[in-house]
Amino acid sequence: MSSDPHKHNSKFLSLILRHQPEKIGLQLDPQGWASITELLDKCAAAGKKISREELLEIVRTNDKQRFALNADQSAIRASQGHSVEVSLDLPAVEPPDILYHGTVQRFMEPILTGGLQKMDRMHVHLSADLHTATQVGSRRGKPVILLVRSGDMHRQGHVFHLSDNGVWLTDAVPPQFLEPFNATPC
Ligand code: HQG
Repeated sequence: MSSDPHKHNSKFLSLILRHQPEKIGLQLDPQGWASITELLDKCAAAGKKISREELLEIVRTNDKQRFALNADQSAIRASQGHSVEVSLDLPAVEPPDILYHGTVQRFMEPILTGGLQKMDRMHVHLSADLHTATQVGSRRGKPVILLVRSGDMHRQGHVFHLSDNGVWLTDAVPPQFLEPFNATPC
């Protein structure tokens, strides 16, 4: 099994850039960007020393490409997954006909009744492929997969965005667009 030497710092950066910038006294701009210099200074002041080189290495090698840099590499943001309010300013795009959502059995009944809700995040997160959906569900236990009729949703006016790292985002998926997907997860 390969281990990521940057995993610890990468998780810390996810925490700061998605959920708790205030933990190190940082403020994200409305689109979720942070100045790299300020971020690293504030990380160091909070006892978490990360060099600019390591930060760039984390951005480059992160397994899900969770972070994006601006054009002149002076700022960084998480590409998706925020719980703090940010406006990612992604264009609305037409989704594929079908998307998938990986979850666990204990959430199936509330989801099939009340639809997929964004819960603590800014969006509902959907995957274009079964493999990714299976991995997302596996974070919480034995994965179960929902099929999302995203093409129908789009035709009925629901708005979709595609994050820089390939995650499909929408506000909510009403139950009529959902069905359990019973093929063996891959
Ligand atoms: C569930 C990771 C009850 C939903 C992943 C999920 C993803 C409901 C949980 C990204 C519900 C929310 C997001 C309802 C939804 N009733 N439960 N009505 N609606 N749920 O973590 O999609 O590795 O906020 O099924 O790869 O699991 O962090 O969402 O189980 O892309 O980059 O409520 O996070 O990316 O959990 O994961 P989450 P998610 P990272």
